[in-house]
Amino acid sequence: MTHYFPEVAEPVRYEGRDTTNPLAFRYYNADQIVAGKTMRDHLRFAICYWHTFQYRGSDPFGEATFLRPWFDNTNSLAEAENRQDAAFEFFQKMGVPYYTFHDRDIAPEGANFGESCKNLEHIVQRAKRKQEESGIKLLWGTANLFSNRRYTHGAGTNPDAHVYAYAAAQAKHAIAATHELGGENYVFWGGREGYETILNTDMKREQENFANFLHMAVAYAKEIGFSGQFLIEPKPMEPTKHQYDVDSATVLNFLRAYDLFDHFKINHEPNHSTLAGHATEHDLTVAASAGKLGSIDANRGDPQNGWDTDQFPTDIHANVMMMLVVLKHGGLGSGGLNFDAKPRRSSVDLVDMFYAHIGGMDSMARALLTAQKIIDDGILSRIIEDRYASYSSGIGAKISKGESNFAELEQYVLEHGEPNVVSGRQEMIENLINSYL
Ligand code: XLS
Ligand code: CA
Ligand code: CA
Repeated sequence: MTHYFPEVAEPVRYEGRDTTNPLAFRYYNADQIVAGKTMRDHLRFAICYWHTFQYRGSDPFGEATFLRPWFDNTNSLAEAENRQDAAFEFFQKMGVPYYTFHDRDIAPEGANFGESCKNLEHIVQRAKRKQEESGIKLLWGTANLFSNRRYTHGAGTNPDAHVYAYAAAQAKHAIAATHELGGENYVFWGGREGYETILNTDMKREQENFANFLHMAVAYAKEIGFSGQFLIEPKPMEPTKHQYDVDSATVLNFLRAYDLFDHFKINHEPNHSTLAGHATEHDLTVAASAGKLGSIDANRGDPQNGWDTDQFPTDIHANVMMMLVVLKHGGLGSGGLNFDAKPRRSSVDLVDMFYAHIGGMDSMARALLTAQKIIDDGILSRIIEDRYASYSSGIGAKISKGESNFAELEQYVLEHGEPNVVSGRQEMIENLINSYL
């Protein structure tokens, strides 16, 4: 068997924070117990197929820069098998428990739909064997309903019922493949579920059609006994100018409006919050507060760029803000931290794939440790508790329970006069968080 990564002969190991080995973990110690759980179980890392094994470093101005040995430019099943061998070698060497894919990342489209399904089934059977041999599991699968030109006007929101049917048929097989591989979740990301101009768009009909698409998916999952969690991944734009799944709040409202709320959670991606003009901890908190935090595509965007840069999540402060929300709300459940991230196109070597993932894993592990320490010390929760203390008794408790009314509150003001304005202590709290980094 070919070895695609001879330069990294052994799996990457934890060597502690003082190591000088750039191919070792400084913080990610999979078996270390943090608040009663191993780091492995807290973080549930996954490596994605699309950036890591399909992206070749091209951009709108330049050709491929990554000359990966598993590409032979045939887009054949044989090439897909080589890519799969490389992927599983990499997963094992990185020591991650999970991976993720789109159907078309793992197997090529054929000359017609039937052939595409056969290609997928072939690769899925091979993946099944590889998962068994390696112990690597599938965090989630999804269908690529945006790359092929047939989807230029969308998939589940397409104005043409024929394209809609094609997308449904493709999703059916992607869900079946995910089920076959024991996937713990299945993701819907609507890259082209949106529109370019309202002049040619019936928005209400498109959204209703999309809701029906998701209802059909729920029914199909039930039919085949797929019990993994369905996830929707918000993103406001790119590739489509207006995407329907703008952010967590928009998605939750859509799910409620179309009677889908019980069947879906959110797959959050920090980079997409950046594009939506939100802090990632905002979207995460919106999802988590509704009990809908499903999984995270761990990456970061660039506030200077208006596009999806999918960089590795190496900003420790940002990661701590993220892990504080995750820990506060009881962890990731069946979700995980999936590196939906790619090295820059100038990081041309295979070894750069290792550095990139080591950096992402280490900074998320460090953020986990830091966030847990902040939580254990209890200062932040005491600050929040104190800030809302007036709702624990008296008139505040009545408001909280929904037992007051405008007349009673007016009477309260007449009796108590002007309220004191209390400092929010933002700078002090920010300094406090920094003192943990
Ligand atoms: C693109 C999305 C996509 C989804 C899966 O911006 O992040 O990769 O995660 O379809
Ligand atoms: Ca993503
Ligand atoms: Ca992205």
